[in-house]
Amino acid sequence: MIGYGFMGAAHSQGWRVAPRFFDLPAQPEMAVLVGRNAQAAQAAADKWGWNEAASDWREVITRDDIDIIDIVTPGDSHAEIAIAALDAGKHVMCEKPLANTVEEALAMRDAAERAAAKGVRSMVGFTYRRVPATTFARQLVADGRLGDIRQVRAAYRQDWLMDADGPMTWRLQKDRAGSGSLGDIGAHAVDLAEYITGLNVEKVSGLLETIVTERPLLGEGIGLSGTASTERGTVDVDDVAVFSGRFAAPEGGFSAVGSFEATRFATGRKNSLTIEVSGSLGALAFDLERLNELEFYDATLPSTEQGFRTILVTESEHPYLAPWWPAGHMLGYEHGFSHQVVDFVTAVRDGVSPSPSFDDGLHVQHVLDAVTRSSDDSGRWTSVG
Ligand code: SOE
Repeated sequence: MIGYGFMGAAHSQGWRVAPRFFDLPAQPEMAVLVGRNAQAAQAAADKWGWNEAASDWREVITRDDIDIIDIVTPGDSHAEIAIAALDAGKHVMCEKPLANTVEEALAMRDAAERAAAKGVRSMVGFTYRRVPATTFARQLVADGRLGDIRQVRAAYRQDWLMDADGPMTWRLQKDRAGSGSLGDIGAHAVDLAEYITGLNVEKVSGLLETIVTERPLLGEGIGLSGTASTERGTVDVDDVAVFSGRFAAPEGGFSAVGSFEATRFATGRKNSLTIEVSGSLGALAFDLERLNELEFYDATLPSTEQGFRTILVTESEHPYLAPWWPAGHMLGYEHGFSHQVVDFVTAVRDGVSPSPSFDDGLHVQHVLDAVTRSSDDSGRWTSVG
């Protein structure tokens, strides 16, 4: 694994726990944790249970005893590491968003296709696809329980930037993160909306705004828990992204209307990823802050019996649930990372391409790029790709 911030902890938990609950076709060994700061990497390796730490990823990806590279670094290094690892014949899991630009994402997709021809697999980490309630939501849509999808609302809202004196972590720097809320959390909203509905966004009209334009630079620490220094810098990414979208029908033409929101200024919303999908026969609604639940509205019932009802998605028949706990014993944020490991290792062993692929990651990158271009052009409707 390359990187050791917040996502490093989440992925380590996934690698550690998945084989203890699921019968995997191969046993992952947590071999090496790589980080530029050797001391910090060693401390993280010790804490999360990696066999060793290293500071040079180029050396690690050539090692014969390494089969998989898991990339949890900021977006500015995804392309370089992923392409080198795939070319070296290693299977690659890469955090979202796939890259910082469409150009990088294209090069990564091409490297993934070259590698796939040799049986080398790759996957992008849109982990919220692997929350049992969202996987189940997709099944309900695929089974036709919602009929024709007509409208989608997707909003990922956090509030961790509310404090105007909060320090400028890498997530607030365009050269490191590519964009702000748009790429960090808007990418999840787009991917999840498309995953659940099976439809792709084809056109957008967007608005990006930076609310706090100058912040203290980062002093000590990394990421979300870093401290502020006395120097200040300019924020060059969006704090809030709002956009409308049109979904294309699989056979071409228009199918549904979408509205999207990604913000780190939604006072009181800590990690709220909400999706509501409305169809001709029913509707569903999901909120990550209540991730064991799915709201379902069945419009085929007599009108006197209709109304959203809450399905507790903790039955062993629900996706991913059987190996965990008895019904009603709920799961949390971290379980999606275990499910991601299960699906990745299984696909690698079965010799099939895992999903979401780098091509799916490239598509999301095209959506983000279209939103940015639209916002730069006063919200003009802009085609994706
Ligand atoms: C920070 O906004 C963040 O950690 C995202 O980067 C993750 O993708 C999301 O899962 C939680 O919030």
